[in-house]
Amino acid sequence: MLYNAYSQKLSGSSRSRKDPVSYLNIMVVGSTGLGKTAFVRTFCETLKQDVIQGSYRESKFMVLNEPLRTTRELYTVSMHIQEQNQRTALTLIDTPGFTSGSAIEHQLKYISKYIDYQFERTLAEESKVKRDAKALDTHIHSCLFFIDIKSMNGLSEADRYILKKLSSRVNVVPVIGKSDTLSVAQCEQLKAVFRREVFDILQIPIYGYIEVDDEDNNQPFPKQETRSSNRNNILNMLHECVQEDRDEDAAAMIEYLDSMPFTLVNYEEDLQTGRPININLPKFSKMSIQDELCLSDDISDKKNKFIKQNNSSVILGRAYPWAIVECCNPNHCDFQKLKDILLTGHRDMLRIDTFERYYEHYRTEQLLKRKINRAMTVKSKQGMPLV
Ligand SMILES: Nc1nc2c(ncn2[C@@H]2O[C@H](COP(=O)(O)OP(=O)(O)OP(=O)(O)O)[C@@H](O)[C@H]2O)c(=O)[nH]1
Ligand SMILES: [Mg+2]
Repeated sequence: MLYNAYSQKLSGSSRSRKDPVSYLNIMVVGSTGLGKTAFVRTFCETLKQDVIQGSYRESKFMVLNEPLRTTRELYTVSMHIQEQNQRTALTLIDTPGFTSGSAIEHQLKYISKYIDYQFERTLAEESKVKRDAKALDTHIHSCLFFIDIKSMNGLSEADRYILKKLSSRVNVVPVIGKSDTLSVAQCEQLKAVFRREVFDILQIPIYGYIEVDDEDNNQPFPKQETRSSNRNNILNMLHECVQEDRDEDAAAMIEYLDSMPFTLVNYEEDLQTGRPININLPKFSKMSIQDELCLSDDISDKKNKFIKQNNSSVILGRAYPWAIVECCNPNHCDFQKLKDILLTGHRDMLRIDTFERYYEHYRTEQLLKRKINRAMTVKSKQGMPLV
């Protein structure tokens, strides 16, 4: 196993034996206008069938039922969902988009504080003599980072900065929003450029990045051009784990790394209500038959499952004069793959990683800070120099 079996600690004492529920909190961040709010709406819409009755909550009344406009303040939507015999208490956290200049620093601080505050809650709970058996896990387990795709040649200066900062406190999962506006070749190029920049050049520890020793790199001064790709080293290591130990977590990580960053398409909203537009069924059927012909069996199965699950002609997508782009069609974008990864394939790994890596780091830092503060107070009381 790549990850320790930590789930008992993580699964939270609020669950009963009969009805195990795992908390999963997903935050969306990125520059303004990239489709974060539309993603939250699309994600919720695709989950409608799985939401357990009476479990839906939102921090701002009717927030998803109004016309889509720029997000001014952070809000959350929560629900309990049942997927593949797993029950998840899911919370989506939508944040205002980053603008530009000095505002970014301020916005980033706000988001960082929000993430830290969730850790602080756990630390405070842990420090109590009598702990609350029903304490919720409010940690941010995954942060979907919407890459600014203005440049095809690499990350913007702002995105590099934000990615580095966020990766130090949360599992960052990168996504490419509005991928219907990109050609297949452009999507591939963006993915390749992002992977090279983040894994090999900047070495930002986003989710999936692991430090792997490369034998060639053990020389004192490895030449840049002879270094093998970090991402390839990680993939090789994971493939070895799969071959030698049939490690399921490693296999899931390979699947994740193969697609990351995930291309997304959100539903086209009615401008008055913000609800999904009606996608014309005859057009859709025509597209589907054509699509089926070029889909692999596996993809085709998934697609049929999607249609059955939704059990209706309502298709979430965007209509163009030349085609209909479907949010959940794996041939059109990675939305469904990302959804599966978050809710099933990687759900527990994300939770474990958050607890073991990010919470533990926060905890150690805070306890050290408190120790130093206490020592300073004692010294100042005794009239000793503070250095
Ligand atoms: N073509 C296309 N347009 C999209 C997509 N998703 C959202 N949009 C459009 O992009 C615009 C901005 O979408 P939002 O979801 O409000 O973007 P946001 O990232 O939440 O923006 P802020 O709240 O300002 O940070 C809207 O006009 C949406 O209709 C998509 O997948 N494809
Ligand atoms: Mg928004």
